Amino acid sequence: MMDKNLRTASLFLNPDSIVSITPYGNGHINTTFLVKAKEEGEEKDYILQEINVNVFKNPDALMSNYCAVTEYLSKEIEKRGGDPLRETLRVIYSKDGKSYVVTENGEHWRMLLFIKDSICYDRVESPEQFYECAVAFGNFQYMLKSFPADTLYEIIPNFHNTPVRYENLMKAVKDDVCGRVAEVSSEISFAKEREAFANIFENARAEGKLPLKVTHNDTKLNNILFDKATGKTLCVIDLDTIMPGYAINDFGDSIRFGATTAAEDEADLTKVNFDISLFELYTKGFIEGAKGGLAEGELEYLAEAAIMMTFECGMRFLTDYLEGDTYFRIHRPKQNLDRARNQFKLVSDMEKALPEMKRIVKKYSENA
Ligand code: ADP
Ligand code: GN1
Ligand code: MG
Repeated sequence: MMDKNLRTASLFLNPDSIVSITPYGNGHINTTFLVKAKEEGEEKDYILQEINVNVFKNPDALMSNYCAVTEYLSKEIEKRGGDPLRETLRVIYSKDGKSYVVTENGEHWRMLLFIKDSICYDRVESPEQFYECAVAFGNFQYMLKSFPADTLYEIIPNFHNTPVRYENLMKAVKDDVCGRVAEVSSEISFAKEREAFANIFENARAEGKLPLKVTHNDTKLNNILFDKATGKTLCVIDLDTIMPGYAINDFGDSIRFGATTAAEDEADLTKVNFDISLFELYTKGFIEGAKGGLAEGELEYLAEAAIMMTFECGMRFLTDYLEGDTYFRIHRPKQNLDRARNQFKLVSDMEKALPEMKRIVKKYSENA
Protein backbone atom coordinates (compact mmCIF):
# COMPACT_ATOMS: atom_id res chain seq x y z
CA MET A 1 0.00 0.00 0.00
CA MET A 2 1.49 3.31 -1.11
CA ASP A 3 1.83 6.11 1.45
CA LYS A 4 -0.72 8.95 0.93
CA ASN A 5 1.84 11.64 0.03
CA LEU A 6 3.64 9.28 -2.33
CA ARG A 7 0.33 8.51 -4.00
CA THR A 8 -0.29 12.26 -4.45
CA ALA A 9 3.22 12.98 -5.74
CA SER A 10 2.79 10.08 -8.19
CA LEU A 11 -0.03 11.98 -9.86
CA PHE A 12 2.72 14.33 -11.10
CA LEU A 13 5.87 12.18 -11.18
CA ASN A 14 6.93 8.63 -11.88
CA PRO A 15 6.69 6.95 -8.43
CA ASP A 16 9.93 5.01 -9.02
CA SER A 17 11.84 8.29 -9.29
CA ILE A 18 10.68 9.57 -5.88
CA VAL A 19 13.36 9.29 -3.17
CA SER A 20 11.73 11.10 -0.22
CA ILE A 21 8.86 13.40 0.75
CA THR A 22 9.32 15.60 3.85
CA PRO A 23 7.41 18.52 5.43
CA TYR A 24 8.91 21.86 4.44
CA GLY A 25 8.75 25.60 5.26
CA ASN A 26 6.94 27.75 7.82
CA GLY A 27 3.85 29.01 5.99
CA HIS A 28 0.66 29.61 7.99
CA ILE A 29 -1.77 28.52 5.27
CA ASN A 30 -0.78 25.76 2.87
CA THR A 31 0.83 22.42 3.73
CA THR A 32 4.16 22.13 1.99
CA PHE A 33 6.44 19.14 1.30
CA LEU A 34 9.82 18.82 -0.35
CA VAL A 35 9.92 15.93 -2.81
CA LYS A 36 13.37 14.61 -3.66
CA ALA A 37 13.54 12.63 -6.88
CA LYS A 38 16.09 11.03 -9.15
CA GLU A 39 15.23 11.20 -12.83
CA GLU A 40 17.56 9.43 -15.29
CA GLY A 41 20.35 9.57 -12.71
CA GLU A 42 19.86 13.29 -12.09
CA GLU A 43 18.69 14.64 -8.73
CA LYS A 44 15.57 16.77 -9.08
CA ASP A 45 13.58 18.39 -6.28
CA TYR A 46 9.99 19.55 -6.21
CA ILE A 47 7.60 21.34 -3.88
CA LEU A 48 4.34 19.52 -3.28
CA GLN A 49 1.68 21.73 -1.74
CA GLU A 50 -1.80 21.11 -0.48
CA ILE A 51 -3.85 24.20 -1.32
CA ASN A 52 -5.84 25.23 1.74
CA VAL A 53 -9.36 25.33 0.33
CA ASN A 54 -10.75 26.61 3.62
CA VAL A 55 -8.87 29.82 2.74
CA PHE A 56 -8.80 29.56 -1.06
CA LYS A 57 -12.36 28.63 -1.90
CA ASN A 58 -11.82 28.64 -5.67
CA PRO A 59 -8.64 26.66 -6.45
CA ASP A 60 -9.41 26.77 -10.16
CA ALA A 61 -9.31 30.58 -10.18
CA LEU A 62 -6.25 30.53 -7.94
CA MET A 63 -4.27 28.26 -10.23
CA SER A 64 -5.41 30.21 -13.27
CA ASN A 65 -3.87 33.38 -11.75
CA TYR A 66 -0.80 31.42 -10.66
CA CYS A 67 -0.12 29.99 -14.13
CA ALA A 68 -0.88 33.23 -15.98
CA VAL A 69 1.46 35.28 -13.78
CA THR A 70 4.31 32.76 -13.70
CA GLU A 71 4.16 32.28 -17.49
CA TYR A 72 4.18 36.05 -18.00
CA LEU A 73 7.11 36.49 -15.60
CA SER A 74 9.05 33.65 -17.26
CA LYS A 75 8.86 35.50 -20.59
CA GLU A 76 9.85 38.82 -19.00
CA ILE A 77 12.82 37.19 -17.25
CA GLU A 78 13.90 35.50 -20.47
CA LYS A 79 13.75 38.84 -22.31
CA ARG A 80 16.15 40.28 -19.73
CA GLY A 81 18.52 37.34 -20.12
CA GLY A 82 17.65 35.83 -16.72
CA ASP A 83 16.95 32.21 -15.76
CA PRO A 84 13.17 31.64 -15.67
CA LEU A 85 13.60 28.33 -13.84
CA ARG A 86 15.21 30.06 -10.86
CA GLU A 87 13.82 33.59 -10.95
CA THR A 88 10.14 32.69 -10.93
CA LEU A 89 8.05 29.68 -9.96
CA ARG A 90 7.44 26.91 -12.46
CA VAL A 91 4.19 24.98 -12.11
CA ILE A 92 4.60 21.24 -12.79
CA TYR A 93 1.52 19.87 -14.51
CA SER A 94 0.04 16.55 -13.45
CA LYS A 95 0.37 13.50 -15.68
CA ASP A 96 -3.11 14.25 -17.00
CA GLY A 97 -2.19 17.83 -17.85
CA LYS A 98 -3.73 19.72 -14.90
CA SER A 99 -2.16 22.56 -12.91
CA TYR A 100 -3.48 20.92 -9.72
CA VAL A 101 -5.12 17.64 -8.79
CA VAL A 102 -7.98 16.67 -6.51
CA THR A 103 -7.26 13.45 -4.64
CA GLU A 104 -9.82 10.76 -3.87
CA ASN A 105 -10.36 12.24 -0.40
CA GLY A 106 -11.05 15.69 -1.85
CA GLU A 107 -7.68 17.37 -1.16
CA HIS A 108 -6.28 19.86 -3.68
CA TRP A 109 -2.57 19.58 -4.48
CA ARG A 110 -0.12 21.30 -6.82
CA MET A 111 3.53 20.78 -7.63
CA LEU A 112 6.26 23.35 -8.28
CA LEU A 113 9.85 23.01 -9.32
CA PHE A 114 11.98 23.35 -6.18
CA ILE A 115 14.45 26.19 -6.56
CA LYS A 116 17.76 24.65 -5.56
CA ASP A 117 20.59 26.39 -3.73
CA SER A 118 18.17 28.95 -2.43
CA ILE A 119 17.44 30.03 1.11
CA CYS A 120 14.41 31.53 2.78
CA TYR A 121 14.51 33.61 5.99
CA ASP A 122 11.91 34.00 8.74
CA ARG A 123 13.81 36.91 10.29
CA VAL A 124 15.92 39.71 8.88
CA GLU A 125 19.51 38.61 9.44
CA SER A 126 21.31 41.58 7.96
CA PRO A 127 20.22 45.05 6.87
CA GLU A 128 21.51 44.43 3.32
CA GLN A 129 19.24 41.43 3.05
CA PHE A 130 16.17 43.52 3.90
CA TYR A 131 17.23 46.15 1.39
CA GLU A 132 17.56 43.42 -1.29
CA CYS A 133 14.12 42.13 -0.38
CA ALA A 134 12.68 45.63 -0.86
CA VAL A 135 14.25 46.02 -4.28
CA ALA A 136 12.89 42.59 -5.26
CA PHE A 137 9.31 43.30 -4.19
CA GLY A 138 9.44 46.78 -5.78
CA ASN A 139 10.78 45.22 -8.94
CA PHE A 140 8.14 42.48 -8.84
CA GLN A 141 5.51 45.18 -9.17
CA TYR A 142 7.48 46.88 -11.88
CA MET A 143 7.70 43.64 -13.90
CA LEU A 144 3.94 43.18 -13.69
CA LYS A 145 3.04 46.76 -14.50
CA SER A 146 1.82 45.86 -18.00
CA PHE A 147 0.10 42.64 -16.97
CA PRO A 148 -3.64 42.95 -17.69
CA ALA A 149 -4.98 43.20 -14.15
CA ASP A 150 -8.58 42.71 -15.24
CA THR A 151 -7.77 39.13 -16.33
CA LEU A 152 -6.94 38.14 -12.76
CA TYR A 153 -9.51 36.67 -10.40
CA GLU A 154 -10.00 38.34 -7.03
CA ILE A 155 -8.91 35.28 -5.09
CA ILE A 156 -10.01 36.47 -1.65
CA PRO A 157 -12.44 39.38 -1.88
CA ASN A 158 -11.59 42.28 0.44
CA PHE A 159 -8.27 40.63 1.33
CA HIS A 160 -6.59 43.90 2.33
CA ASN A 161 -9.74 45.88 2.94
CA THR A 162 -8.97 47.03 6.47
CA PRO A 163 -12.49 48.38 7.26
CA VAL A 164 -13.90 44.95 6.37
CA ARG A 165 -11.28 43.29 8.60
CA TYR A 166 -12.39 45.65 11.37
CA GLU A 167 -16.04 44.64 10.83
CA ASN A 168 -15.03 40.96 10.94
CA LEU A 169 -13.31 41.53 14.26
CA MET A 170 -16.38 43.28 15.68
CA LYS A 171 -18.54 40.37 14.56
CA ALA A 172 -16.19 37.88 16.22
CA VAL A 173 -16.37 39.95 19.41
CA LYS A 174 -20.15 39.97 19.29
CA ASP A 175 -20.40 36.21 18.63
CA ASP A 176 -17.65 35.25 21.10
CA VAL A 177 -17.97 31.61 20.09
CA CYS A 178 -15.06 30.45 22.27
CA GLY A 179 -15.75 32.68 25.28
CA ARG A 180 -12.39 34.44 24.80
CA VAL A 181 -13.59 38.06 24.60
CA ALA A 182 -13.17 38.86 28.31
CA GLU A 183 -9.48 37.99 28.10
CA VAL A 184 -8.77 40.42 25.26
CA SER A 185 -10.69 43.56 26.24
CA SER A 186 -7.64 45.81 26.00
CA GLU A 187 -6.82 44.52 22.49
CA ILE A 188 -10.42 45.12 21.42
CA SER A 189 -10.29 48.69 22.79
CA PHE A 190 -7.00 49.20 20.93
CA ALA A 191 -8.70 48.24 17.67
CA LYS A 192 -11.80 50.35 18.35
CA GLU A 193 -9.66 53.46 18.95
CA ARG A 194 -8.33 53.03 15.40
CA GLU A 195 -11.59 52.53 13.52
CA ALA A 196 -11.34 55.89 11.72
CA PHE A 197 -7.71 55.18 10.75
CA ALA A 198 -8.79 51.87 9.16
CA ASN A 199 -10.80 53.84 6.58
CA ILE A 200 -8.15 56.23 5.29
CA PHE A 201 -7.12 54.16 2.24
CA GLU A 202 -10.66 53.56 1.10
CA ASN A 203 -11.22 57.32 1.37
CA ALA A 204 -8.01 58.04 -0.56
CA ARG A 205 -9.08 55.61 -3.26
CA ALA A 206 -12.41 57.40 -3.60
CA GLU A 207 -10.40 60.59 -4.17
CA GLY A 208 -8.46 58.82 -6.95
CA LYS A 209 -5.18 58.78 -5.02
CA LEU A 210 -4.66 55.02 -4.85
CA PRO A 211 -4.82 53.15 -8.18
CA LEU A 212 -5.50 49.41 -8.30
CA LYS A 213 -2.45 47.49 -9.55
CA VAL A 214 -1.37 43.86 -9.82
CA THR A 215 0.00 43.21 -6.35
CA HIS A 216 1.42 40.25 -4.44
CA ASN A 217 -0.50 40.85 -1.21
CA ASP A 218 1.67 38.67 1.04
CA THR A 219 5.12 40.25 0.89
CA LYS A 220 6.66 38.60 3.93
CA LEU A 221 10.39 38.06 3.97
CA ASN A 222 9.78 34.30 3.91
CA ASN A 223 7.95 34.66 0.62
CA ILE A 224 11.17 35.46 -1.16
CA LEU A 225 14.04 33.12 -1.96
CA PHE A 226 17.66 34.25 -1.80
CA ASP A 227 20.50 32.72 -3.78
CA LYS A 228 22.69 30.71 -1.38
CA ALA A 229 25.81 31.44 -3.39
CA THR A 230 25.48 35.20 -3.88
CA GLY A 231 23.16 36.21 -1.01
CA LYS A 232 21.08 38.17 -3.55
CA THR A 233 17.34 37.77 -3.96
CA LEU A 234 16.34 35.20 -6.50
CA CYS A 235 12.62 34.63 -6.67
CA VAL A 236 9.35 35.99 -5.28
CA ILE A 237 7.24 33.00 -4.21
CA ASP A 238 3.80 32.31 -2.63
CA LEU A 239 1.76 33.71 -5.48
CA ASP A 240 -1.61 32.57 -4.10
CA THR A 241 -2.80 36.07 -3.35
CA ILE A 242 -1.78 37.82 -6.57
CA MET A 243 -4.70 40.05 -7.53
CA PRO A 244 -5.51 43.70 -8.02
CA GLY A 245 -4.66 45.72 -4.91
CA TYR A 246 -2.79 48.75 -3.59
CA ALA A 247 0.97 48.83 -4.22
CA ILE A 248 1.49 50.46 -0.86
CA ASN A 249 0.07 47.42 0.92
CA ASP A 250 2.86 45.30 -0.55
CA PHE A 251 5.25 47.81 0.99
CA GLY A 252 3.43 47.88 4.33
CA ASP A 253 3.21 44.12 4.73
CA SER A 254 6.97 43.73 4.35
CA ILE A 255 7.58 46.40 6.99
CA ARG A 256 5.17 44.71 9.39
CA PHE A 257 7.05 41.41 9.16
CA GLY A 258 10.60 42.60 8.69
CA ALA A 259 11.21 45.99 10.36
CA THR A 260 10.97 44.57 13.85
CA THR A 261 13.34 43.24 16.46
CA ALA A 262 11.37 40.01 17.07
CA ALA A 263 9.56 37.14 15.37
CA GLU A 264 5.89 37.60 14.47
CA ASP A 265 4.72 35.42 17.37
CA GLU A 266 7.16 36.65 20.06
CA ALA A 267 5.12 36.68 23.27
CA ASP A 268 7.54 38.82 25.30
CA LEU A 269 6.54 42.27 24.09
CA THR A 270 9.60 43.90 25.66
CA LYS A 271 11.51 42.26 22.81
CA VAL A 272 9.18 43.57 20.11
CA ASN A 273 10.24 46.97 18.79
CA PHE A 274 9.82 48.72 15.47
CA ASP A 275 13.22 49.18 13.81
CA ILE A 276 13.21 52.49 11.96
CA SER A 277 16.62 51.93 10.38
CA LEU A 278 15.22 48.82 8.67
CA PHE A 279 12.20 50.89 7.66
CA GLU A 280 14.53 53.39 6.03
CA LEU A 281 16.44 50.71 4.12
CA TYR A 282 13.25 49.08 2.89
CA THR A 283 11.80 52.43 1.80
CA LYS A 284 14.92 53.18 -0.20
CA GLY A 285 14.93 49.72 -1.81
CA PHE A 286 11.23 49.56 -2.62
CA ILE A 287 11.17 52.99 -4.26
CA GLU A 288 14.29 52.12 -6.26
CA GLY A 289 12.90 48.69 -7.25
CA ALA A 290 9.61 50.22 -8.44
CA LYS A 291 11.65 52.43 -10.82
CA GLY A 292 9.45 55.50 -10.63
CA GLY A 293 6.29 53.38 -10.79
CA LEU A 294 4.76 54.78 -7.61
CA ALA A 295 2.29 57.64 -8.05
CA GLU A 296 2.36 60.75 -5.88
CA GLY A 297 -0.72 59.61 -3.94
CA GLU A 298 0.93 56.25 -3.25
CA LEU A 299 4.09 57.86 -1.94
CA GLU A 300 1.96 60.13 0.23
CA TYR A 301 0.51 57.10 2.06
CA LEU A 302 3.56 54.82 2.13
CA ALA A 303 4.33 55.37 5.83
CA GLU A 304 0.68 54.91 6.83
CA ALA A 305 0.62 51.65 4.83
CA ALA A 306 3.16 50.16 7.25
CA ILE A 307 0.84 50.94 10.15
CA MET A 308 -2.25 49.84 8.21
CA MET A 309 -0.91 46.40 7.29
CA THR A 310 0.38 45.82 10.81
CA PHE A 311 -2.92 46.91 12.35
CA GLU A 312 -4.90 44.82 9.86
CA CYS A 313 -2.81 41.71 10.44
CA GLY A 314 -3.12 42.18 14.22
CA MET A 315 -6.91 42.34 13.83
CA ARG A 316 -6.88 39.21 11.65
CA PHE A 317 -4.88 37.26 14.26
CA LEU A 318 -7.19 38.51 17.02
CA THR A 319 -10.31 37.61 15.03
CA ASP A 320 -8.93 34.12 14.43
CA TYR A 321 -8.13 33.72 18.13
CA LEU A 322 -11.72 34.68 19.01
CA GLU A 323 -13.10 32.33 16.37
CA GLY A 324 -11.10 29.36 17.65
CA ASP A 325 -7.95 29.42 15.49
CA THR A 326 -9.55 28.16 12.31
CA TYR A 327 -7.57 30.19 9.76
CA PHE A 328 -3.89 30.64 10.69
CA ARG A 329 -2.02 27.45 11.55
CA ILE A 330 -0.94 27.40 15.21
CA HIS A 331 1.69 25.27 16.92
CA ARG A 332 0.73 26.14 20.51
CA PRO A 333 -2.30 27.53 22.37
CA LYS A 334 -2.64 31.33 22.29
CA GLN A 335 -0.17 31.67 19.43
CA ASN A 336 -2.64 33.80 17.48
CA LEU A 337 -3.22 35.99 20.54
CA ASP A 338 0.54 36.46 20.90
CA ARG A 339 0.75 37.29 17.21
CA ALA A 340 -2.04 39.88 17.59
CA ARG A 341 -0.45 41.52 20.65
CA ASN A 342 2.90 41.56 18.89
CA GLN A 343 1.42 43.36 15.85
CA PHE A 344 -0.42 45.87 18.04
CA LYS A 345 2.81 46.64 19.90
CA LEU A 346 4.43 47.44 16.55
CA VAL A 347 1.47 49.63 15.60
CA SER A 348 1.99 51.68 18.79
CA ASP A 349 5.69 52.06 18.05
CA MET A 350 5.03 53.09 14.45
CA GLU A 351 2.40 55.63 15.44
CA LYS A 352 5.00 57.36 17.60
CA ALA A 353 7.54 57.19 14.78
CA LEU A 354 5.15 58.35 12.04
CA PRO A 355 6.58 61.89 11.56
CA GLU A 356 10.06 60.42 11.17
CA MET A 357 8.76 57.70 8.84
CA LYS A 358 7.11 60.33 6.66
CA ARG A 359 10.33 62.34 6.58
CA ILE A 360 12.20 59.22 5.39
CA VAL A 361 9.62 58.51 2.67
CA LYS A 362 9.87 62.11 1.49
CA LYS A 363 13.65 61.92 1.34
CA TYR A 364 13.61 58.90 -1.00
CA SER A 365 10.55 60.02 -2.98
CA GLU A 366 12.35 63.16 -4.07
CA ASN A 367 14.82 61.08 -6.09
CA ALA A 368 12.14 58.67 -7.39
P1 ADP B 1 2.37 29.30 2.49
O1 ADP B 1 1.25 29.90 1.70
O2 ADP B 1 1.90 28.25 3.41
O3 ADP B 1 3.19 30.36 3.15
P2 ADP B 1 4.55 29.05 0.53
O4 ADP B 1 4.16 28.95 -0.92
O5 ADP B 1 5.07 30.35 1.00
O6 ADP B 1 3.30 28.55 1.42
O7 ADP B 1 5.61 27.90 0.80
C1 ADP B 1 6.08 27.61 2.10
C2 ADP B 1 7.62 27.58 2.13
O8 ADP B 1 8.09 26.58 1.19
C3 ADP B 1 8.27 28.87 1.68
O9 ADP B 1 8.38 29.79 2.74
C4 ADP B 1 9.63 28.37 1.17
O10 ADP B 1 10.51 28.13 2.25
C5 ADP B 1 9.29 27.02 0.56
N1 ADP B 1 9.08 27.06 -0.90
C6 ADP B 1 7.90 27.26 -1.54
N2 ADP B 1 8.04 27.18 -2.87
C7 ADP B 1 9.35 26.90 -3.11
C8 ADP B 1 10.14 26.63 -4.30
N3 ADP B 1 9.58 26.64 -5.50
N4 ADP B 1 11.46 26.37 -4.13
C9 ADP B 1 12.02 26.34 -2.91
N5 ADP B 1 11.33 26.54 -1.75
C10 ADP B 1 10.02 26.82 -1.84
C1 GN1 C 1 -0.39 34.16 5.82
O1 GN1 C 1 0.64 31.98 3.75
P1 GN1 C 1 1.57 32.83 4.54
O2 GN1 C 1 2.05 32.23 5.81
O3 GN1 C 1 2.68 33.32 3.63
C2 GN1 C 1 -1.51 35.03 5.25
C3 GN1 C 1 -1.05 36.47 5.13
C4 GN1 C 1 -0.63 36.99 6.50
C5 GN1 C 1 0.47 36.09 7.04
C6 GN1 C 1 0.85 36.47 8.44
C7 GN1 C 1 -3.55 33.81 2.34
O4 GN1 C 1 0.70 34.16 4.92
O5 GN1 C 1 -2.11 37.29 4.64
O6 GN1 C 1 -0.15 38.32 6.41
O7 GN1 C 1 0.03 34.70 7.07
N1 GN1 C 1 -1.93 34.51 3.96
C8 GN1 C 1 -3.24 34.39 3.67
O8 GN1 C 1 2.08 35.90 8.74
O9 GN1 C 1 -4.14 34.72 4.43
MG1 MG D 1 4.41 31.81 2.39
